[in-house]
Amino acid sequence: MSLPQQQSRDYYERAVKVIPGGVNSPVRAFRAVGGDPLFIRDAQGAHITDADGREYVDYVGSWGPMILGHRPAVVVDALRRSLERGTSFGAPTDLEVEMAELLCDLIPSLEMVRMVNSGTEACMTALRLARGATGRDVVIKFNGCYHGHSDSLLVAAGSGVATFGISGSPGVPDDIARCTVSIEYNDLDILQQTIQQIGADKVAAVILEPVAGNMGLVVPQEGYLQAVRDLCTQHGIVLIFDEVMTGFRVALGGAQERFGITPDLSTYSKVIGGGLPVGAFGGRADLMEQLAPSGPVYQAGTLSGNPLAMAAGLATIHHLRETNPYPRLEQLGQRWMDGMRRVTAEAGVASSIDGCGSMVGMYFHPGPVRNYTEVQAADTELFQRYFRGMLAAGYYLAPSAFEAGFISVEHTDALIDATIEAAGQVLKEVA
Ligand code: HOZ
Repeated sequence: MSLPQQQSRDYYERAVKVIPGGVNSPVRAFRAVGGDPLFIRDAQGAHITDADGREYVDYVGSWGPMILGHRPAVVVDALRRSLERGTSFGAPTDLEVEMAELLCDLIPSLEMVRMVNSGTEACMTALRLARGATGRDVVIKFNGCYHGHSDSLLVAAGSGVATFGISGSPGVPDDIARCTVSIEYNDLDILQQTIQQIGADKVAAVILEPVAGNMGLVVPQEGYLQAVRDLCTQHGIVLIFDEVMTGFRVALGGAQERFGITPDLSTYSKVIGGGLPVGAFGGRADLMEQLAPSGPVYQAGTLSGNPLAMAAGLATIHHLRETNPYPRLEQLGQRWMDGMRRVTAEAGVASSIDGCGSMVGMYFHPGPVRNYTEVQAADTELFQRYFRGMLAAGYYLAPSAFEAGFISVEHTDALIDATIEAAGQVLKEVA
């Protein structure tokens, strides 16, 4: 199958000489699906256009931020206005206060927040804060959950670590990795036993994705999140919800609103930056007050609370609050799932399809898929062929079997239906 990707190939040839692997983040490489990455020229609404001028329906959405689609007018206008004031001051601005007030207003568990520049920073600092506040060292995470690339959190991680089968990263000292214990998701018994084995008085935090979106899409089992909450409360362990993907995505108040759970700390990125580089973490005031300069736990950032990022994020969140697209996004996600179930069955392909609002996922696996062990049993070779067929048909999916898909308010019923029909055709050819 030959694709008209000459321009992308030319850029890639130049890129590999000066950028490791030719990409600035491993998940962008097409190594798990074959071929070279597309270089993107521009995007609008639900579509992106590559450097050769070919248009695709986009289900990556910049890995989650673009819930309003690409280049939404409210965000572009807010950025234009903000540009007139300057791009960075390294000093507080009104926009940061407005953002903090808005986040605390919309998410009841947030009594205070601090802005950073990425989800990695948010999760890394939430851990430091939990450790600093409890005086304990051990952190429990879950296999296949990804919380950015800080040393403590790369153990048994999802996303690129799962995609490329990296078992642990050279450069992370054993002494640091030893303080992270990673266990199976969606299994309360294992969590209970692990806390007992380690000793509850040594566990600073439990961190999880309330809907796991970095090993494909794995939803929490009924009652699981509440049981994790109760266990953490019982043992004085700080419960951290990584809402980098789910925040303002699966509901305005994120997964904690959707499932009715109150974590101690939460981390954010993606949607709250409206497409600009942003992260945030927040939660109980007694914990947050431990941060410098109020307290001794240190965290800092030259560009933290950057005015352009705040402007884009505020415009996005205000728009989400005013227009409430969540019921509509829910319908679109359901339409995608129903259709995909139908066409995979028609093509005779074993599949496990799930979703949470506008986050969706499909494994070539008979299901159920509840944890990373089951995720790893999915047919990745079929995924490769499916991915390449969909790309050729004009659909841009994450180039990995272990990533969630994202639907935006710009995806219409007609686009979803066309995607389903294309998927059915492709599966009939490649399965
Ligand atoms: N959470 C994103 C993918 N699962 C991060 C994107 C990246 O690593 O580039």
